[in-house]
Amino acid sequence: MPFSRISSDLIGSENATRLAALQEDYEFLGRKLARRGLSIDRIKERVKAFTVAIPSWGVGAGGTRFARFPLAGEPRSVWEKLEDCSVVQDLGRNTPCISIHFPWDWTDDLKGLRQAAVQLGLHFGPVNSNTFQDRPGADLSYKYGSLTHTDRHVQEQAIAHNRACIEGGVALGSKALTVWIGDGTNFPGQQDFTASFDRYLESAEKIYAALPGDWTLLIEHKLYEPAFYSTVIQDWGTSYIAATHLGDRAKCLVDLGHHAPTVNIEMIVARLARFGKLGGFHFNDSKYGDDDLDAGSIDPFRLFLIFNELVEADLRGSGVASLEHMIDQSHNVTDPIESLLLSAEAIAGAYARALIVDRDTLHGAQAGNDVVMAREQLRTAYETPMGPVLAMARYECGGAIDPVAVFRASGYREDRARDRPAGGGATSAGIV
Ligand code: AFD
Ligand code: MN
Ligand code: MN
Repeated sequence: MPFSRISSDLIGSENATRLAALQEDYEFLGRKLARRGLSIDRIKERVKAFTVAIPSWGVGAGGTRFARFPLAGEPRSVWEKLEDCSVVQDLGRNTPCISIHFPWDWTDDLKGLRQAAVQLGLHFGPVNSNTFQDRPGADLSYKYGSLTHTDRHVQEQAIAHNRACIEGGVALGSKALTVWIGDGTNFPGQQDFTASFDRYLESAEKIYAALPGDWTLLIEHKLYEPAFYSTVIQDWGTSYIAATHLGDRAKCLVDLGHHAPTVNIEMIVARLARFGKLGGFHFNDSKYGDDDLDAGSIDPFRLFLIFNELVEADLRGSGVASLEHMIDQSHNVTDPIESLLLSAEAIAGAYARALIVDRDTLHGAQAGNDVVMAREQLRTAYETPMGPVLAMARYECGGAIDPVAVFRASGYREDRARDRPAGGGATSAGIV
């Protein structure tokens, strides 16, 4: 059976069985919020306006350093990735944007790809470059680094790839380039910390110079891995230095998994937002390292605290409304479409909870050092079940009240398992 979108009839009939209960829950929650002086409808409208991009690699099966287990029916090309992304969007209605990855998603027909996306109600967000792997047949290797390589020719090859990503992104209608490099060292003494960062700045300047005027360069930091002793862009401080060095259109991207386990990420968010250098997120969750688990699955409170800082920053006029919100996950043991649906819901839910924090009481308590009252404001908002707001927003936008249930009822994965025979594999390395 060739690809066809989840039928609106199926969504409609599945919704019909759940609508009465949703209306009841929504009204109940509405009364509860009204007692706190909040309009549930206004919160719902803000939730409707919130979107998060799907990484093209997220619809394929991921992997670990040890193995990659293929998924029946996984997409074999960027065209099939678009199909899966459209399923997520049709059911969840808050993921109309795809963050693409070159060279994994390269096609000579970018114009056609853009048209195909438009037909599916999708568009392209930030483009991700990849200089952490060698391309088959490439002249030079990134084994010892890319943008920071000691050999100028390797550096130039990596810069040229980023320029090609910008060109490809222009053809797709993207407005940002996300650069994450794996450059670093495994042993003390292997490289000169200062010289390698200087080489990074030199390379990044050339990439920045190639950016169209309305584009943003997003610099993604990561503590370690694949380099295990030192990483060139290892933390938000280094990312901030680089972004500041480059100019106004260079910003920092915070991938939640790219920090040591106890790092206070919400505070990093506050700092970057305050100085106009927060550019966006890669949402995921983790317990130990860059686990790339589903957003909100391990530490949903942290996700809420991050959105709490974003709402605070918005009130200060930091312009965080224009942030690039993206998911960056590796789905090894779940159906990627189900994980993405639930992750997008968890992210929007964290935002919805942050919106209902009683800011006046919180700020008053902070000013008066009323510690208990201050933390109670956050706890009260966090413990308010916002599911009915999210479901009603989805329903009113034409999506599914229960997206995972409709996805399972549609038989989409079984159909794809038939028409996308195993063995083709995903176009990514799998280990993302
Ligand atoms: C790797 C990195 C990083 C990046 C992604 C896509 O850890 O998260 O965003 O590849 O390039 O997972
Ligand atoms: Mn990332
Ligand atoms: Mn990562």
